[in-house]
Amino acid sequence: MASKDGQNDTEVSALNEEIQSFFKSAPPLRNKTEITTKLKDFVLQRSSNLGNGRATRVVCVTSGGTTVPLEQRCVRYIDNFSSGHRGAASTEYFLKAGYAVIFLCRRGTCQPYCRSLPDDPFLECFEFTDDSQIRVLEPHSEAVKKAISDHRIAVEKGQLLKLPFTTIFEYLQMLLLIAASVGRLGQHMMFYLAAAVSDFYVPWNSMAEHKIQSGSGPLDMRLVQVPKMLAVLRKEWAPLAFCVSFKLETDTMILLEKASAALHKYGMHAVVANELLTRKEEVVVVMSNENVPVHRDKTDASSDVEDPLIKLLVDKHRAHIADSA
Ligand code: PAZ
Repeated sequence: MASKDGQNDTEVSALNEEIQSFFKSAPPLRNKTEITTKLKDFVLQRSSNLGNGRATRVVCVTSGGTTVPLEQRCVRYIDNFSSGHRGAASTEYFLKAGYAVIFLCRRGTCQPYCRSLPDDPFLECFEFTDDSQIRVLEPHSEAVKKAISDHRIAVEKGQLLKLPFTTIFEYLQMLLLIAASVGRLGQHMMFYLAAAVSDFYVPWNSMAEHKIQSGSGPLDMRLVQVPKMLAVLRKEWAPLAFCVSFKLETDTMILLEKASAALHKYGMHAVVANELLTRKEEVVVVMSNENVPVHRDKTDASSDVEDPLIKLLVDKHRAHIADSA
């Protein structure tokens, strides 16, 4: 029998089975209790105003690529391209728009407020003063002061919660924990899924324990498909939330078609379509009733495409909240 989103019952139950088997075989999160407590406190603080119409809107920004380990004691892994710039920049604009942000990011990728810091080797940005204190060299000092102060304000006001992941196993388990923790925020919650998530993985129980030896000829390894969790996130884990996913392609001829297919298949509210080489200049927001191209302001060298993008999505989220009310 076909359901309203086009997936039939057999497909839905096959997907649920794949998801269960993914989570069952995944190595358990080492810091699950700590993450759960942090999320609980964060959401409690944010939801204290629910009901009086002044609830803080919360967004979960995912950022960076997930890795697929090839060995349990991992020496080698497959990685997904993403510098984390999109997620970090977007987080800054969401905070500016008054959102609280759960920043689910790949360890070691670009962090909010660090984009303006100098590219020079880190230690070359400092010097000793006459009394052996350390000072930031003049051309960088304003940028460093601003980054430290903006970051500190966001963290101290409890507006920014950073949760780092590395592997696909950690990422999906953490996304599930987040969705399970934000239920009470209902339509005030947004998921902004900019992370580059692996499509294939080696199941933990069929993975070599030790470093794979190179002496035994070509490597023959079977990767299975990562279950598509977007539809489940949207329909079961967080059915009231506003969901935005991303579609990256290198062939512009298929980009919009693929983004539109994802919009319908996974029931997203919007899919941000971007092409690898131009992703910092322009994106297209694909929605059920319109496609909106969004460009960086080319007259301003310091402008980002994330600035108008987040403004547009904040407006769409506001309309989603009003509609749900
Ligand atoms: O992290 P970054 O700024 O280098 O790149 C951002 C991006 C291209 C990873 C992101 O915009 C995106 O499209 N993420 C989803 C990728 C995908 O289709 O799986």
